[in-house]
Amino acid sequence: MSSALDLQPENAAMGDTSTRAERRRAQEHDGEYNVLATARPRLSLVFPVFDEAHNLDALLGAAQQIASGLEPDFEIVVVDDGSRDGSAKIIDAWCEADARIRAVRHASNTGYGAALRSGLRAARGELVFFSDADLQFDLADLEQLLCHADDFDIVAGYRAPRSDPWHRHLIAWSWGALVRFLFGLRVRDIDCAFKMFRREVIESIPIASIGAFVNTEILVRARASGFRIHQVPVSHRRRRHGEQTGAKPRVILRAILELSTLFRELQRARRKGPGTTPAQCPRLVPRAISEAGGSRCREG
Ligand SMILES: Nc1nc2c(ncn2[C@@H]2O[C@H](COP(=O)(O)OP(=O)(O)O)[C@@H](O)[C@H]2O)c(=O)[nH]1
Ligand SMILES: [Mg+2]
Repeated sequence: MSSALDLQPENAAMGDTSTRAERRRAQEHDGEYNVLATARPRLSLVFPVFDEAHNLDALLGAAQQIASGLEPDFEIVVVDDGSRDGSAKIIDAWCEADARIRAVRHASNTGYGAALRSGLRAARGELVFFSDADLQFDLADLEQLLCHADDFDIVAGYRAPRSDPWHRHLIAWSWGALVRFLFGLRVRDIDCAFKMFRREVIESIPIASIGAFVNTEILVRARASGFRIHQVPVSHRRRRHGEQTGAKPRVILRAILELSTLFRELQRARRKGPGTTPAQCPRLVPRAISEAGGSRCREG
């Protein structure tokens, strides 16, 4: 695996004396910079980031260490969604130090869903995992997702217990009920930012949401496509640095608008004929505990 800069020998041949950082910045286009690499790693870890300067060193250190122990053939994709707090510099430094860490950058803050979509699209792994950058999850739980990777298309965490204020539990419960009612989607913790997908899922599912609805959209569409979903408990802790944004009125309003857009799209598809709606999906396993996951799998 190698970074774009390693794959650009023409720079040296043409007497280019710019630094690695300058050349990487020069690759920025359409608000992103990305590395050009050819090999497909086994595992991608994707982190959407908005103003997480206080958390990034601990996050990327843990990601590097835990991924090395679980699946040495990995890459890390960090999506900086227009942070204003110096996150970009920290991400640059990590990319400089480790070619397995790649960055995607949005010129301005576009939204959690847009950042997640950019990261999932940029990821090259056979398995694509994502989580938040705010250290609320324990990346060591990735082991529990990996041990089900051979048997399911999506392995989704659910926070057990969820360490958030009571009003977040209430919002999550109401949202879950609404999604179950409208889409028939029965998962324990829709918005849990600890999920892993087979590459096929990422490549076949369109993602339109740019806000927090993105998790619901992915799961609804995955279910419609018949992908198998397995759920595992993961640990969760309070955010120690930075601000929680998931329950801001603007975020909730955008999620409701995006929900209604998807609902109307699926209604139109349903009217067009069978086979185009997510009504039935015999492959969904709402609360399965895999028997075939191997000895590393924790019973939950
Ligand atoms: N890309 C992007 N990420 C965001 C945005 N807001 C929050 N995040 C990231 O999304 C993750 C979860 O954010 P957080 O505010 O803790 O959400 P909550 O835990 O649901 O309240 C963190 O990695 C944040 O950096 C945003 O506007 N854009
Ligand atoms: Mg959080």
